[in-house]
Amino acid sequence: MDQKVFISKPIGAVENPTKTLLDLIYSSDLSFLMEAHDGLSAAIARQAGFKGLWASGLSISSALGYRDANEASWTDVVHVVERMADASGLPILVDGDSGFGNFNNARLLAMKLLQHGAAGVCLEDKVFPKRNSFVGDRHPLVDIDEFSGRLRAVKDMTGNDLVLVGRIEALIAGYGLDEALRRADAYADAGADAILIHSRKSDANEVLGFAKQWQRLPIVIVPTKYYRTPVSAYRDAGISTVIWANHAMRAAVAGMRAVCGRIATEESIAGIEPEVATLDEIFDLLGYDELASAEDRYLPKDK
Ligand code: SPV
Ligand code: MG
Repeated sequence: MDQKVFISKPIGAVENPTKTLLDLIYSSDLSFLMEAHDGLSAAIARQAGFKGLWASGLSISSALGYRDANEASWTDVVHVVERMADASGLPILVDGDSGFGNFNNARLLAMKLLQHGAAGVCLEDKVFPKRNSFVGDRHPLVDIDEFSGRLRAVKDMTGNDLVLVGRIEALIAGYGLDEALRRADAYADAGADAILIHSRKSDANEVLGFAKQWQRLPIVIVPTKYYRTPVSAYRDAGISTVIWANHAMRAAVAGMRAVCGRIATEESIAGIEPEVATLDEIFDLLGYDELASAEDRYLPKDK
């Protein structure tokens, strides 16, 4: 493992994030990507042992105070992903929404993500601006051929340097399995490395049904709504990768809300002190020890 020195922390970065992500997605066992939405959450996910990250559009938008409706710009996303890559050293699959426009915007996004440390991009077949898949029932899909062109443009621009995941929103939009399968074939033909099939049902039947009928490429799933299904069901179905898509952000909301509420009520920070991370934990997580040793090396001794 390459010992890369980052500005924020000297951490063992994976040598080839794109290959590492592709290996995770293509490995014979089930893989997991953990959501992160900034440098801190990315570092925490690494500390927890995750081998790859999901740069969630929902979580990044939320952390920025935007709605998950393409209110955050593509440059906002690129900047966040860069911090995540530097702070974690992990391969990152970036939620590229529907590509922020047509094929041209999509390939520009992909190239910029690659230049700023992403390992892969996931594009969904919705019109721009998209809206989070769990909000309302209006989820217009983009035409199959047009979206296939978007995927081809990204592949032509980034080749094997960036993993490309084609995300099917047909089930979210209320179409059936046949439409999802048709789209999966088209996106595989267009050069996707994997397919993400999304569902908003509270059980996994839709995605398991899809996996039973379609095996051309590795399948990625996001069990946010069907969270009760044990991962053994995904292993049995030959699914490649599970994304835990928003739980660091939601944990942060719950934690911050509880602490802010108590400080406001108690007019004191004494009560919550044992319940929040210590400052030393933060210093350790983000590599302050390296800063001290670098100062010894680079600052004049008598200053
Ligand atoms: C995200 O994490 O932003 C996703 C997954 O795209 S979902 O919120 O389920 O649409
Ligand atoms: Mg998203």
